[in-house]
Amino acid sequence: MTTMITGGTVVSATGATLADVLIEGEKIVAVLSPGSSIAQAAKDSAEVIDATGKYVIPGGVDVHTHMELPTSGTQSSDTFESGTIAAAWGGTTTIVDFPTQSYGRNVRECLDEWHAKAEGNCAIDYGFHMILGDVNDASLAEMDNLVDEGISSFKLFMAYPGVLMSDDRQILQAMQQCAENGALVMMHAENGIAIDLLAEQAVARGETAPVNHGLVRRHELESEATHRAIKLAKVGEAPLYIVHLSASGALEEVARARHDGANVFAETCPQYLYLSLEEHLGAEGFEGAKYVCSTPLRSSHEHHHADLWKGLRANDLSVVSTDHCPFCFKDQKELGAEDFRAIPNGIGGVEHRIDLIYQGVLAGEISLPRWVELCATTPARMFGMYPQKGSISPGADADIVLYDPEASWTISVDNHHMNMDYSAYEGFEIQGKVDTVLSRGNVIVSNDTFHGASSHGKYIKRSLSQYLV
Ligand code: DUC
Ligand code: ZN
Ligand code: ZN
Repeated sequence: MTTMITGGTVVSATGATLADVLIEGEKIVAVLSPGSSIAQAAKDSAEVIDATGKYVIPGGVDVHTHMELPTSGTQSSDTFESGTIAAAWGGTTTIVDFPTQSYGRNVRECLDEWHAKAEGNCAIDYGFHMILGDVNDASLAEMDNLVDEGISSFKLFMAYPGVLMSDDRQILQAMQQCAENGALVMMHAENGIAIDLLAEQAVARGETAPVNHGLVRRHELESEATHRAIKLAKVGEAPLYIVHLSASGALEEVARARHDGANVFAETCPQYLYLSLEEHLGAEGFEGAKYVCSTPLRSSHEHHHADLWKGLRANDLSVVSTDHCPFCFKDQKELGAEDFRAIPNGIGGVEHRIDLIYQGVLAGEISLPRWVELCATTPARMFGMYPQKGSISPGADADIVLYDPEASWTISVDNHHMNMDYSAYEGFEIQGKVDTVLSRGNVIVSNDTFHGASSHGKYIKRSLSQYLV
């Protein structure tokens, strides 16, 4: 089938221009000058999607999600099906999720479980990173096989001792392995040993409310771990990607390393740009549990939000992901009613990243092309999916979003599609709206209706990062 998107403003990571996009089957075959004789001829034999007044952008690439993640005696509340449908509604057409090896388990077994959960159940395309919760000789050997299978990045934890944490020896070993096989090390950079001590002491004092989750996970402990990870990566001669960076101090560490020329990168997430320790995590009663995530929300009395936006402009933060890890308030967040340490860690947001970051364009924090670069193009390049994903160019997958800058609406649990009984962004007024979404040439969202199928999404065998120097 031939489809042509006409009359829109095509926005890429480098600029915006009026152009028509010609699609043949699943692929983009041409980006044409509107009114040209070629465009006119193509239009006559194509199904036309009118994008007049809309931005035409590459489908969003969210490289940090946790669907069906078993944790804290429960599991994240979106299945691959519900989570990828919600992503599609929000203009994201690719996710990269995290198969998780927990301590004592075999990497291959855990990966197989994730493939079984995702295969045939995704509305959009998906790839995997692998979480290594037990770095040992067998896991190290398996890493090379995974790279061959398209899992070209590995997440390690400096937090959660006894559960997922790797010590410095294990981190260095995994980094050395990545230096050999070309994979990217992703790091959860928080000093878990110090955090667990502070958490124990807080609970012993009777400080059990959700806000204590943020108070004990001090920003100094994120900077310290970020610094250590950067130095270990230097010694291990491996590239490093810091996940869910939340604080000014950690950003300074990344910026310093980058300015020294290191292959060090970082992502942040909308919750760290818009939500705060006082207003959200510190909300009345047990409400703050809705905002328990790690790294935690930071204080609005400091300058984390402004610094993170600056980091996004300066490219010390290269990607915006969501760390989508949703839980319902009822029966899930409530598991920690007596002790903040038992509250499942995570916020759902896969549906709202494109909209929330677009508000940064309107506020003058980032440019229109930077929005596309942060939400689609760089994540695709960083994780070896470019130009198949993250690009409107001939040969790319026809994953395309028509975004209406004139529409306005309000985020609410009543209109979202994620499997959560609350929204972390309830009441946020949004200017701009996802209008139409194509995944590999198929219109999966239009006219406020989901037309996709949960068997449509395909596993993406990723290459090595295309972002490293
Ligand atoms: N880290 C994540 O990336 N997601 C959920 C919880 C965590 O610690
Ligand atoms: Zn993490
Ligand atoms: Zn995560």
